[in-house]
Amino acid sequence: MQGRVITAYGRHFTVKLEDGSTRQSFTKGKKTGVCVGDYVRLVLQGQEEARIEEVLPRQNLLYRSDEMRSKQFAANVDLLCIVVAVQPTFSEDLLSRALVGAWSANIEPIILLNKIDLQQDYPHAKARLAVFANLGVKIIEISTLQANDLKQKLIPLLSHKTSLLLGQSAMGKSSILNVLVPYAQAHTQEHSIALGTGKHTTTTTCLYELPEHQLSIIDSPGFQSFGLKHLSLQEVIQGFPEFLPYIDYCRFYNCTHLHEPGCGVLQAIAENHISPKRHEMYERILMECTAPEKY
Ligand SMILES: Nc1nc2c(ncn2[C@@H]2O[C@H](COP(=O)(O)OP(=O)(O)OP(=O)(O)O)[C@@H](O)[C@H]2O)c(=O)[nH]1
Ligand SMILES: [Mg+2]
Ligand SMILES: [Zn+2]
Repeated sequence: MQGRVITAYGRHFTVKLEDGSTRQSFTKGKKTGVCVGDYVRLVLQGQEEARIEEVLPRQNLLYRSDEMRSKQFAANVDLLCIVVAVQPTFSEDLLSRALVGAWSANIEPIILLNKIDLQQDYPHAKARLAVFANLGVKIIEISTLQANDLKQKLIPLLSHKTSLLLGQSAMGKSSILNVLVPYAQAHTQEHSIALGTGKHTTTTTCLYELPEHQLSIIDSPGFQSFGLKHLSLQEVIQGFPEFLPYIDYCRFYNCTHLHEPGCGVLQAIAENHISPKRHEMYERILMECTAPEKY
């Protein structure tokens, strides 16, 4: 029997089977590492439960890691939707990190600029995204208050795919989910204010399906950090696609593009082809990575 993990609470998982029914599932012993989006092989136990025997090979896995711990976001993701909003202000640093995470895991990223109905602050938010637009990242402007327009823009992009909504708290991830998948009825911040449950509204990652468009979409809790300590030098470089055309000009085949003489990337910065801000970000991420003494 096979299925797909749609939620995870510690060692308890909800798995959706091929016939559309769901099972509360668990892993044998202390085995963990199962995450939302995983396809698993399981053995049914009674009418409602199942035991996960094996995680089937993953197409990819998006995760973050820092000194303290690493955390899996989701597996088998075709499209990473990084959600930012006109208000509250989003962090460019976190946005850049999410992009690096996606590119290094071979996941296509797009940016959703939400709450464009907040007209006063809209130009400023748009201007802050220009550097990302210049990288060739698709930016889709939406408002959950304009549901039809949102669906027209997003459904063609999300059909036949598994997409992950990722972003800081209060950017509107669950509100977007609710427009796309009405049965989800995910709690949004308005509910948490009403219930007095605080700032982070969504507390668990959860996958929803819209069968008529063969669309799977994963809502996740707002993130406040996106450590990339697990990446190798090559993977970090993969996260800065605008460096690629210039790397061919580096004098040394193992150039780290930090301080080497004859570095094509540093040359491109000097000639204004690469943003110095992006290079600073590259340097910061590299310094966090495993074995910084190498550089
Ligand atoms: N004006 C406006 N408000 C919006 C829009 N989308 C969402 N909101 C509001 O923004 C607040 C946060 O929305 P949520 O959907 O809960 O945000 P979230 O990203 O899921 O937040 P976490 O679950 O904490 O990560 C809520 O009060 C929403 O009603 C929009 O397009 N325009
Ligand atoms: Mg939410
Ligand atoms: Zn170089």
